[in-house]
Amino acid sequence: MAAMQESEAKRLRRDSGTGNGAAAGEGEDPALHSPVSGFTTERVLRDSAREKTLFVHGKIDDQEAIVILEKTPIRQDTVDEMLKTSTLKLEMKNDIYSTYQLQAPAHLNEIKTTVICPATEKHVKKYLRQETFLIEESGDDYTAITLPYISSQSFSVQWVYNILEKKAEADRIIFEDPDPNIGFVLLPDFKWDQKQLHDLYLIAIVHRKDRKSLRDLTSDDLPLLKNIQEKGQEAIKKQYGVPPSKLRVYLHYQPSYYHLHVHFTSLEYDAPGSGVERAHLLSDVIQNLQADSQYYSSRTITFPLCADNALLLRFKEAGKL
Ligand code: M7G
Repeated sequence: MAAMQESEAKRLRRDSGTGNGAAAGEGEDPALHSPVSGFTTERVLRDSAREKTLFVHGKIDDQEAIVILEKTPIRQDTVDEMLKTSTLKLEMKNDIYSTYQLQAPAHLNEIKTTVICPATEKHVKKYLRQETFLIEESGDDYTAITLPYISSQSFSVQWVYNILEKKAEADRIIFEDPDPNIGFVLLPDFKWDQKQLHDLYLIAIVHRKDRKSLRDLTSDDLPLLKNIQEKGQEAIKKQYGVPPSKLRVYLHYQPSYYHLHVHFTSLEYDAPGSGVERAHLLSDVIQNLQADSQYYSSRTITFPLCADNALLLRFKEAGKL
């Protein structure tokens, strides 16, 4: 996959060409309205030289906002054009070695930008770099501590309903099974710019609204889970040419958004949240539920939480940490 074929690159470009699909601004020329031009920076929440990302908190027109900037990977299919059309400034030369600053033309030098506005305090905490702690949550802890917290404080899932009701991102959907019980919508995660397969990232969002997370699953959900696994993998193979053996398919526990969804990421990509402390492989989930219908409602599940996460405070108050 690293050596992406020219035809695949074209398919990605073609397929991602129209997909800006936000609820507000559908059909708008993005160049006419730049929400970030009025952004005033307050503080950097997180940055990573290795990942080439910067998370900034600030304001847009007096509203709290978070802007995420990410330098995107250099694409194999644009290398020739980049080397031919860029300007080069020599930094140093020594024997057979030389280094330069290359200034690429604007269209080959994009920065993926995500804007969250208005952002809540919870969004700020989500992106702030913080110390993390592992929590061990028993089935009883879930009922007594986590469930009341989720009901009162979790992130809005309006964006999920917008997708399911085709009010946003409708043009980005790559597959849908409309069945109200076992159906789902499969579309690119907003972390993926769809320019290359290396960091392929899609999410399958279930149509039913009564499953918050892994904890709610029983053997009754096996048809739903198997459907997502089979049809999701099939659709990704058909659309992107990526076979199931190259996909990591998993659920997060805890998720950020409590409406059941499944992550599909490229095996080559070290996706954020794909570590053992948060990701549960869908194939393991299916097998565990086949062995024990109450597996996820009863067992202790371990997950990481950031230092000032409100749920972590609740576990502390209950003397569980
Ligand atoms: P999660 O496991 O609930 O939480 O996954 P996480 O964000 O901490 O991983 C939700 C997934 O949905 C993440 O991979 C997000 O990047 C993705 N996502 C979040 N939002 C708000 C959107 C959105 O508006 N559109 C799309 N396509 N993906 C989103």
